[in-house]
Amino acid sequence: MIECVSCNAKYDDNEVIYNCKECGSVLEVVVDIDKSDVPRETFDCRKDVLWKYKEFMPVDETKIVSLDEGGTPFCKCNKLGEKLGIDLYVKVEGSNPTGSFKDRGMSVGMTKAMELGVDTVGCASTGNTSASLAAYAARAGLRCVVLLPSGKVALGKLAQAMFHGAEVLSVNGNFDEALETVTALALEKHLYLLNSINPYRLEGQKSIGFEVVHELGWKSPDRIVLPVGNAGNISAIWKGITEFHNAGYIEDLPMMTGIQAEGAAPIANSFRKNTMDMVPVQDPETIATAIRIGAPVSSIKALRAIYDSNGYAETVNDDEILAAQLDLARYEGIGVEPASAASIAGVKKLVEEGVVDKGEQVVCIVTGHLLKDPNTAINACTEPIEIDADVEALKKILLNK
Ligand code: AN7
Repeated sequence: MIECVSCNAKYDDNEVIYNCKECGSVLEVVVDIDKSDVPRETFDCRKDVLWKYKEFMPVDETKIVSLDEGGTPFCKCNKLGEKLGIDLYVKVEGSNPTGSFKDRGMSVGMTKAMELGVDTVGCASTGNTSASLAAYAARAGLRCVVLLPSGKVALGKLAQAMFHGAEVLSVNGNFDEALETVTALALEKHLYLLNSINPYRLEGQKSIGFEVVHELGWKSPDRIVLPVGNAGNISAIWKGITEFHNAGYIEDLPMMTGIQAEGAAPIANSFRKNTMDMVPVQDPETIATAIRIGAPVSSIKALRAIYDSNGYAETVNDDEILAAQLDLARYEGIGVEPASAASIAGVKKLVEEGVVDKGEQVVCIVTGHLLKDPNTAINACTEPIEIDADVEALKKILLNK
């Protein structure tokens, strides 16, 4: 069953619907499972991928479209953790098949598309959604149309969308405008929309929450911190953790903490005013192009997650993002794209502000791989030194250091 998160209107699972017909709000798929029906040991000896939690995925198991997404690395980061005075873990979502967390949502969303029997799928994207959709559409054998904000998509993501055979349209406008356009097209039934306004996308992404508490030995961390753009992921992770809590698998809940770029921070602005109202940012701007989003469609779900979990929202500037990206790469060997590093930058700021307590167990979700945005990575480094293939020349340089 699909339910409106605002007025609780109910819709059939097989209705193609993105917003509530009664009130216009966002929808979610209702999943209600108890440990007496599915004991948590069920998941222990299955292959470590998203579908090991298949009981919680409300789609037709015989139609699964998968690239073995999920089961991503969960790395304890002692060096950065000690610097910050916290117990820090990083969930490395860049290790998914196309290099971002979107693959989780796309696997379940594409499975739903197969169930519905659609022939064309589409999305607007700051990059990663389009890369993922293109790959999963190829695997499913469906036509794929993606709308990208012109000139604002990192190179790796653009390469993926094109190479997997999506019809790539470069929109003169930002992500929010592209999403509005493609949503209108979807409402006229020209394509099945696989942005996170589609509640089945979030069903896949909630598995990040499942994996985190499972890996901690059926315990919730004190806090989960992640970058927020269109606000689907924070909503999804909270939904997943709440489902595991309701099932009786875990006793505690984490403080959901969303980090936005200073130039694209409508959710953090709402949090500062302690309101559920979200005022869109008209011209969002940040070097973290993945989260260059001014009007997040899941703002209601995200703000509820933050308030209900006693969580927090904060902003970081581009310099803080780039510094955190470098820290993670140099201290821990984990390469992430700028948007992902917002989580680390955010934790640092929240420790300094006294919001995050010393010794807290914090899990940062780093959402996309370093190679997604090679230009930003290269620009952060000095160029390699050119030498002849000559031992003496090489020694001169190395022994000089
Ligand atoms: C690396 O690809 O919106 O708050 O169109 O690529 O769930 O939107 C990407 C978002 C964080 C924000 N980190 O997640 C898209 C798109 C990375 C991302 C986010 C995105 P949401």
